[in-house]
Amino acid sequence: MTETKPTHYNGNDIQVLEGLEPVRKRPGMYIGSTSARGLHHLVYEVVDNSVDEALAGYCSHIKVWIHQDNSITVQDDGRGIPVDKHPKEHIPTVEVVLTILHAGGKFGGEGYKVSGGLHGVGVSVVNALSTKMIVQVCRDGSQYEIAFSRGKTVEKLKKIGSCKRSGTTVSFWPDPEIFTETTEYEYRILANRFREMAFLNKNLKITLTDEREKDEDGNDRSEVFEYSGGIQDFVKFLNQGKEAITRKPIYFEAESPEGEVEIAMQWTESYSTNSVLSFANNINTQEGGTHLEGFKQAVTRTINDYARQKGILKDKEKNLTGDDCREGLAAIISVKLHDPQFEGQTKTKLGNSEMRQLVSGAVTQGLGEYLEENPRPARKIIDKASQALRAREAARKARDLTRRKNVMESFSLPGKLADCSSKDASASEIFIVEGDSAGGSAKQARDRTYQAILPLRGKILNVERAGRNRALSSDTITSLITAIGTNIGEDFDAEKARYHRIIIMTDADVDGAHIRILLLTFFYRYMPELLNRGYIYIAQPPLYGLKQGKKKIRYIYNDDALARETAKIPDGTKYDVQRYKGLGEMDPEQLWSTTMEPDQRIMLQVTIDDAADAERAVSDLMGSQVEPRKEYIQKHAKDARFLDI
Ligand code: 28F
Repeated sequence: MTETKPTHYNGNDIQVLEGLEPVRKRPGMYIGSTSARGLHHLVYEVVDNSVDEALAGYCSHIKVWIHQDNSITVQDDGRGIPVDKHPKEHIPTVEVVLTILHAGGKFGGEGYKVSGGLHGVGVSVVNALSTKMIVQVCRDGSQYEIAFSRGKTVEKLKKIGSCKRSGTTVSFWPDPEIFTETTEYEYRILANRFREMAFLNKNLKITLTDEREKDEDGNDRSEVFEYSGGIQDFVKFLNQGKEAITRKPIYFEAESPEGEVEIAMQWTESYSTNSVLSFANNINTQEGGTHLEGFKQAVTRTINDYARQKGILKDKEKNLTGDDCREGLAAIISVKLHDPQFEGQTKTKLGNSEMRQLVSGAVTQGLGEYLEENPRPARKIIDKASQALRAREAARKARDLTRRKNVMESFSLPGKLADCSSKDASASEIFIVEGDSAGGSAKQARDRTYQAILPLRGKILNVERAGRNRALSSDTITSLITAIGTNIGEDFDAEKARYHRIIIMTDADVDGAHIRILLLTFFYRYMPELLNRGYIYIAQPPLYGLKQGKKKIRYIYNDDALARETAKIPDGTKYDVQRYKGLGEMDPEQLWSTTMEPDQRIMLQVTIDDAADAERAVSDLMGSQVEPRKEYIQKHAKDARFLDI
């Protein structure tokens, strides 16, 4: 991680922009939201400063603690934020960095701020949104401390001792006035992000300790993330439990005046096609962008060129498509650039056009050389891609033979779909309902102007284990694709979605949970963009009806609530509880008012917070290898999320 950086700097390097008042007025502008996601962004902002210090070559170990009271401490062994007087502000530089917006700006043009939560708004934002922040700096043999509250200095910088090593320690208490939804940290979310950061920056060492959780012998739960193999280890992590075609990931890198790219990729015998993750300055570009497009184009071209040159693909045979080439491929594309342009709905699409060329050139060179130098695995890669092509062609012929329209060509919507009358997708929603009886009552219950119903009969195909072609020959899958309207694969277009809310409504029993996970696997594998856009929801029908004497039925949505509600009933009062096993047990009126009416219902929006986590969950749980599934279930069984994924 050594890069030539100016060892001197002075306070002039800081652009002093403005105070912190705007941050508390509109926190969402700076950290995206004040929900759990925003709460976790606070940690990323602080850690990113340590990561920058590490990338500059001055820090080797970052430690993070979650304390009992859900406050956070981050400590690095970098140079320590400077404490000298700022020439213009006449206060210590560390105070400027912590109290002035964007004052943490990094060195001039040479380096690049390669980390960035919401693109590096700076640690002063964390200060503004915390009831308390204590910063300790070790530098030049002395230890200093300064304290803040909601962005204001409450204790001036003072020397509190001496220290041998240099570094910076920041502790902060998120402000419950800002984070009204929750101030509770989720270990898994932080662990996943630190794992990702460590993968993306080889040899970076991050230790996460949770003081809220003691393990069996009373120690705090703790994990160290450090990968000398960097993104090659990331690909191995994604491919755990799958049968690899290349002995180890293919790795290559390139650089240009605008920045640098490194790529690791590995094909396996699995069917998954979207384990290609792309990052720009450590930010997960979930909406893709020029680097990902450059990668896809170059992989497809390089594979086809090689296949033709070696005569594996006959002249008369059509080209392998991108999907054929990427079947079973896991890859990490990580670009670092000085002046990243982020676009898209969630600002996670890279716009820099020069990155397309840089990446496609690197792939053509790197993958091309690999195929030339490793003819046996190369042959297996090509065979797998051409197998996908032939299977697709065969399925198409079979479909044409049975004269059943190919799902992409048939414009007729599936018979079972009770569509809504509105054509405005953003106002429309479709309920995917398990079983005909529930489907029937949902059709009666719905508001047909904007609510569509698609009843599904029985189990749907596990697309994780079946290739694309088997998936396309399943009626259920094809009716889903047609009803949703976006198409799949190369022709997928999220703009064509006929509904902006796709609501999975299944029974609250094990079968319902199984259908739900099969549907989520389908969306994750074939329409991940809809997950990224937050179009996918899970309906929460009530589990119980609580009837007390003549009073109206009260609907209870989970066991805790039932315990709470029944505990409130005075002793001796008669009441009875009905457990709704299936949606079909509710009459249309009940189904409407409890689960479908927009201002009454409770729905879970499904998002892919962490691509690597989701990837592993789906492939471990749904894939054909039994071992990883057993491990995953043992590891996550107690985790309520597991039941709801
Ligand atoms: C736990 C959070 O914030 N670590 C940091 C440094 C080191 C320097 C620095 C930070 C001054 C004008 C840019 C030291 N010596 N951990 C952290 N470590 N900021 S933040 O300087 C800020 C510059 O703006 C540092 C020489 N150069 C830079």
